[in-house]
Amino acid sequence: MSSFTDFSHISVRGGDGGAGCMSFRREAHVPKGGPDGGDGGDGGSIYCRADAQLSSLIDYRYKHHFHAERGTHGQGSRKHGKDGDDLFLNVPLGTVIRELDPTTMEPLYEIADLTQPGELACVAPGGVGGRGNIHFVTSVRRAPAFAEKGEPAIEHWIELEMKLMADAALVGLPSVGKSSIIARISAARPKIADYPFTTLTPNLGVARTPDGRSFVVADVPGLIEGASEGKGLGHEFLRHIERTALILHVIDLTGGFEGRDAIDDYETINGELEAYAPELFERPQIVVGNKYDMPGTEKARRALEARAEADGHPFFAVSAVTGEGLDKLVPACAEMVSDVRGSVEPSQPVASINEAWERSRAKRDQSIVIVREGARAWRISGGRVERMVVQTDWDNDEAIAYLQHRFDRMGIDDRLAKMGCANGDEVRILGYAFSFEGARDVDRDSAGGFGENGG
Ligand SMILES: Nc1nc2c(ncn2[C@@H]2O[C@H](COP(=O)(O)OP(=O)(O)OP(=O)(O)O)[C@@H](O)[C@H]2O)c(=O)[nH]1
Ligand SMILES: [Mg+2]
Repeated sequence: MSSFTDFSHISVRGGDGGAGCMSFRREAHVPKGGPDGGDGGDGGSIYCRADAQLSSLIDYRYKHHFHAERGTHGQGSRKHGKDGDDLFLNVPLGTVIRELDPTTMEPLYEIADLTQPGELACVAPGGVGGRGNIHFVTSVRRAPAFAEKGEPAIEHWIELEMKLMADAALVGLPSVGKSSIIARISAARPKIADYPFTTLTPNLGVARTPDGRSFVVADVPGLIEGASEGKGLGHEFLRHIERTALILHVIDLTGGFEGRDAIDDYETINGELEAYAPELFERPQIVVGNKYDMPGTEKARRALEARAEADGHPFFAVSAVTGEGLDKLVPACAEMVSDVRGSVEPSQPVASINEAWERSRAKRDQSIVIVREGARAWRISGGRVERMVVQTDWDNDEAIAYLQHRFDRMGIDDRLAKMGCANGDEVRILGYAFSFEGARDVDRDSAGGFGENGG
């Protein structure tokens, strides 16, 4: 079986949030007015978007790093920063996206499986803008002299896997020449033999027209009467053609060894398609009379052509051996595929469908891990707490006091105390170290609760 998967690993990073502004209103006769620092703009996010026109991940073979735009900083007079633009990475239909473990580069979580044109998945959310000092006014803090820095964006590696989805499927009884046709019109090299069920698993190939249009064609195991009820190998595979735009219905004009009738064969296959799924029977179909190079096939060709026409299906007489007729069949297929695919509204972008991943990511992000790193040293880690630390202006005592207050409210002090953290122990978050000064008996309005030891 030809392996038709294409993989790419890329690093994606949303835009950082802009910093909130610390500012006070200036008025002609007032030395210092109220706070008026605006919020930073949000950073842009990175989305993968399914694009029906793409057929490979080639765009991601040489470029591996993608960044969305950062938000700009807030300003005085309550002026908000500008949000960063989102970045859209177009990927082919049938692309599965996974988050990779940063150390092993093994897949960790599935983010999304994009199957509809225009479908979007957020793969790297941007950082939220920091809040300006107007947000930190309380009854006791009338003039907050600090603002929040922007939230740093998430950066991680993701895997893109393109599972090639066929545009057209070669369908027909065994030995009618389906594999011979795909071998002739694409680079696929399936096994071809004069016994039924030579093909056991689907083969995929890319067919191209001389003017450069292409479509993906699948050659699948032969269908037999009763396939829709599970007979033969066809059932398993009927599932695979449910997504194809076009059915290439292949009929052996010679009637095979049994001297079958072309019209009977045509009706048998269409009957199976209809029994399996009426939509498959309704799907655009091109009728292909194969082995037209053989003598005595003219009568069958005429009958089949008339029948196809009556049913509203284009008809082509071809030979997979000599190549006759295939030069007309391929462009006709390309045309119908693009008509069908084009009529699928690229429309309104489908909302992000990776809610499950977002939930699991948010959960991981919220979790706070505390470990003992030494006799009197502790480490706190977790996406959210680490961002809170990074968003704090460490040159500003008020900002540090505010952070300390939030940590206390989140129960971190209590957890540390319960684990045995004693006054004076060092508590580390990222590259910052604090000295622990007890959970309950701290003067929470001073910056001294967690003394900063260095950043
Ligand atoms: N003369 C002639 N023989 C053909 C033509 N196309 C296919 N054959 C022969 O028909 C036999 C079956 O061809 P395959 O391409 O394996 O048929 P298939 O439909 O893929 O068969 P399964 O995979 O078993 O369903 C082989 O012996 C081919 O050489 C053709 O256009 N002309
Ligand atoms: Mg075959």
